[in-house]
Amino acid sequence: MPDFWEFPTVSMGLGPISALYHARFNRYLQNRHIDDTSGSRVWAFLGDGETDEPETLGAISLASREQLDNLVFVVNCNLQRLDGPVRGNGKVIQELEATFRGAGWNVIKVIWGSKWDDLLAQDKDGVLLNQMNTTVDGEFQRYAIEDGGYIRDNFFGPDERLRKMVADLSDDELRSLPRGGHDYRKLYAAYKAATENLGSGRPTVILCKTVKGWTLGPGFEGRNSTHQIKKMTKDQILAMRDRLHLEDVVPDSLDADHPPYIKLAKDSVEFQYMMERRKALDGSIPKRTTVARRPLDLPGDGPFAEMRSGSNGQEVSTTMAFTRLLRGLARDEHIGPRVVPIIPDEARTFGMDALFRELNIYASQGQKYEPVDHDLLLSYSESTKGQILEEGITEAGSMASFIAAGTAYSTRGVPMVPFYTFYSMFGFQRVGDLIWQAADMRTRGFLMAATAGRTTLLGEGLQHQDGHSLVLASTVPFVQAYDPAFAYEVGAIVQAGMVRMYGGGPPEQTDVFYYITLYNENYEMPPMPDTPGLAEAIVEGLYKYADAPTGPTIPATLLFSGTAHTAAREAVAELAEHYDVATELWSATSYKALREEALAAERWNRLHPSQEPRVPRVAQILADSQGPIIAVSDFMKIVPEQVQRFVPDRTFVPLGTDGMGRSDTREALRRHFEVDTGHVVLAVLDGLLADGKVDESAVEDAIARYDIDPESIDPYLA
Ligand SMILES: Cc1ncc(C[n+]2csc(CCOP(=O)(O)OP(=O)(O)O)c2C)c(N)n1
Ligand SMILES: [Mg+2]
Repeated sequence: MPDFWEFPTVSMGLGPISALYHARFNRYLQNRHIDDTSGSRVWAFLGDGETDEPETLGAISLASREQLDNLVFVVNCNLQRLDGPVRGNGKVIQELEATFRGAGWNVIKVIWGSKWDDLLAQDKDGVLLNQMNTTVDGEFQRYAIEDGGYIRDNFFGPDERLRKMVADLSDDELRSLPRGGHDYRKLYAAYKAATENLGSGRPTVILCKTVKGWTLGPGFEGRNSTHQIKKMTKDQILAMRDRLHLEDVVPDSLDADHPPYIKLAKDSVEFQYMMERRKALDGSIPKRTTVARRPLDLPGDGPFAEMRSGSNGQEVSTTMAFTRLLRGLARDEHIGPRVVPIIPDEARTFGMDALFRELNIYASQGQKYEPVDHDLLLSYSESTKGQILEEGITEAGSMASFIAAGTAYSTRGVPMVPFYTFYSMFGFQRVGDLIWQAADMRTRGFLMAATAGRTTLLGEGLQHQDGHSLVLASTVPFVQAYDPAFAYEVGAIVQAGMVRMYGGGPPEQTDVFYYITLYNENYEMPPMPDTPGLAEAIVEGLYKYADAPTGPTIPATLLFSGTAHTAAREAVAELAEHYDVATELWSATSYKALREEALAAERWNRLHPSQEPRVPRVAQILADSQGPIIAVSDFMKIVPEQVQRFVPDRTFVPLGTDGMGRSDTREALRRHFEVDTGHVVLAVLDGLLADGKVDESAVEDAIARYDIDPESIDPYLA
């Protein structure tokens, strides 16, 4: 429902953290003079159980630090979650009050309904207050379902002074002493106070005490099973009707299997009021729009031309190349100000600290100190107009910023272009749920997966070396996942992404975002070959990088991605020299894109049995190649396997980095995972053996030549 859902949040905790960073992003837009957000407020509605999610409370101090008085959290404290009480033996409201107050928030508690006011006024010596404070939530839940007699005996009963206080109240009156969250006047006052908080510099949280299933009647209210009850009997519906004073509009004779919608008379005050409100809100249902109030022009070609020209003999990494691209885009006269670089405390790791001085780090309070490196050219420069969101060590917060920026095209009609660069291991694996939410929210932008690869990031240990984020990326529909080897591939992908997401396509599906691996291995970046259609082929996922060497006679096809191209290129030379094998080289930039196209073709064929079947693009492309297909990357074997069944008539050998790994040098890691030059040669020969083009002796020769130990431990187990 792209015309309806603006902020879909179902996975608990993501709503709160998204709201928080969204409020901050509104200030960023304001401070950078990109859009006037001064009249905008962000409201987040939370469950009390939801506050147990680390995402819910983990970032709240940012809101006070950033003085986000444009942010209101409303926590529905019904004291229950799914299975039972949130804090049966404690008091969730007091706990949350302490947490939020400690974090510098403006806390408004709406605990008791107006009918308690009289009693509290009589409470001169604080016995009632004490009783309220010492009654745990599990007990309060019980009071919500018991009759007045039980409340009189157990809540007011033990203390003579308390018992006297309610002597004049009937059991029924006792039972209906309301919680603050069901007292409309109290609630109104709380919301009003929250909105009047603007200017104080403090975010507000409203903690309201309620009863779960309120007004649904005795079978529902306050039961541990409340959340699970999905169907009401006729008696229960009638009880609810009575509670809501709807006797006039809901007859006794209702059909409980098909309960009617309530129809209010047009001249009733309720109807009049509701229509008035609809009018004030501009319609009866929320509407998501994508009209650009401040449209965005696409960037010029300059920054991309630089990517195409290669590194002229210099050894650089794709990360360094991308940093230049980002710099070029941030300077672009068309989109420059709309570029939002997001980094979680890794700018130096990625060589992006050069951007600190040039683009400045966003700091709502400016820079109140002279940085320790002030005399350096690349000093740590903060400013209210800063462009970089340096988020600190929070991938979740950075993702929330990515979502806020990447949905601004819709939420504000102001397309922004986020480039969130992070350790690839801490993306899909760490904050995959937020990435899924980003897709659900139709976020646009670029996720840049730096220090990618299980063997390229050397020596940092098993929790850093990423060989599977591309597998996880394959699970998210709108993600355009790429594993480029060269700067010109990165440039072509980003340029096409700009056109697709911000220029209205093609393809028509424009609400997508990109996931692009970046490596930290230095090698010479070749200039982009002049082949017609190459940029499109890079985006489609596969192109021929080099013809087979002339001379050798046995054909084979080798696919590489990312840094695996070095082993692949060396293997081609070895195979020609020692084994008479003529290997052609292909760069596989996106197995995900190839697979998705193939699946679409397969589906179309199934649904159109009597028409000329479509041939998946990957099969068409590889029809031009010869011999067995060997695919190598710095990711798990399942990544290239995504296309294997679409080239069914070919021997297909995937090489990859399956296994936890170890902390070691690149060389040792590539040997360990069996993706180094020797192992690539071995795999090609193995493929040729399967095709009957060489015999066992060639494979055995390679095992000996490259000093491969056939009895070494399987890297998957090591
Ligand atoms: C991350 C996540 N885990 C589990 C769930 C399943 N779930 C849906 S509602 C719910 C309980 C919510 O309790 P609370 O936050 O107190 O809200 P209430 O329904 O009581 O207002 C749970 C666990 C979920 N939606 N998201
Ligand atoms: Mg709850």
